[in-house]
Amino acid sequence: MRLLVTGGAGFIGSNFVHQVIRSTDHQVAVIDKLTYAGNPESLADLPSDRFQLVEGDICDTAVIDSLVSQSDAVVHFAAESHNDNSIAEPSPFVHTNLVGTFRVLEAVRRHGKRLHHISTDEVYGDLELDDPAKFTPDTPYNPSSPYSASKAGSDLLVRAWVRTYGVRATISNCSNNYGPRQHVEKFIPRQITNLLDGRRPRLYGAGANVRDWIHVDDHNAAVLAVLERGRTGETYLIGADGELSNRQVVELILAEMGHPAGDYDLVKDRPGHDLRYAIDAGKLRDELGWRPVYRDFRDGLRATIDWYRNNEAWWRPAKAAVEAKYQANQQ
Ligand code: NAD
Ligand code: TDX
Repeated sequence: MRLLVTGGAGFIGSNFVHQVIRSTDHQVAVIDKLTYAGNPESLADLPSDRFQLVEGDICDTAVIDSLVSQSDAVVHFAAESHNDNSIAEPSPFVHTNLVGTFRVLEAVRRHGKRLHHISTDEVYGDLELDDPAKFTPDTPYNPSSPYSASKAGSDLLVRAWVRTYGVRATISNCSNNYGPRQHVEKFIPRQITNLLDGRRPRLYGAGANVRDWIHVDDHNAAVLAVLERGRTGETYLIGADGELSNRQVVELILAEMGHPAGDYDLVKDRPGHDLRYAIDAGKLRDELGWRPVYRDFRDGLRATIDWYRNNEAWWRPAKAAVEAKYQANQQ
């Protein structure tokens, strides 16, 4: 199969490409705009007879149309992905996440190609901290931030193209990913690289917000399962029962890196900060037989810390600018 992967130079997309090259015999073409979040180094050392990187914008009709026409299926990761950025400047989120997804949909419609659309659990809004409920495919959409609203809109475009035009698409909504090659603006890499730089971790608000962590390789194995065996028009929720408060995560990072438990700062909270996310992945498990490999968050976290220790050349160029931006915002 010839796969077109949008946003393949980003965190999850690049790990997906590595997994596909490792575990299948598919050909892979990546289209990536190489924004601040895209790093071609994440795709270094891939075999040139099976892999190709095209620098381009998914909003560019001619480019996306030509690449889609040459592929059998499209896995659509490309997005503006950081909530804090969306609060500071929502415009690129509306453009890439909504207009970009529209262009991808039109291209797969024109050429009759299979599409898998990557989305987030944030489209469902948030849950109370003491609520035993989890998100299911039937939970109503209720996004909070410009980022999650733009992702919710992109999901609804995909659903409409399935129903109205018969586009062969599936959607997955995953919880918070962690692992190698994640940008240092995101929570876990920010805290690890702060400690490597002799700075203290920063927790928004009281650090009580809960996220449902999944290793990026487990997310991507589920994406492959949906791509290969998922039913057209269906939505699959991806999660690995990894609920932890942000404070718990920071305490685990501190312990793994040999620092005292209270060695962090509480900083200004994110406006509209979602309290808790939690995924019920029953449909994915029951229908497709998917199971996470990383069952112990501590093991995955340790491997992730090692990756940042051993790959400073990858993250160093982005670190100072990210911290300057956070500092200007008292975060
Ligand atoms: P990321 O920011 O690390 O990567 C996004 C990639 O898309 C970058 O390489 C960037 O250059 C590229 N891109 C941005 N705009 C583009 C455009 N107009 N044209 C082409 N390429 C463009 O993001 P990520 O964390 O890897 O997330 C990937 C996808 O997974 C997103 O759709 C996101 O909503 C979704 N998701 C992320 C998480 C998470 O925890 N990170 C969880 C669930 C879902
Ligand atoms: O320095 C920080 N301190 C802090 O307490 C940062 C950067 C974040 N946080 C908090 C905010 C969140 O409660 O940590 C939690 C995780 O923050 P992010 O890494 O920004 O992730 P989140 O906002 O939860 O969104 C992520 O998961 C869903 C991804 O960035 C999205 O792309 C995905 O859709």
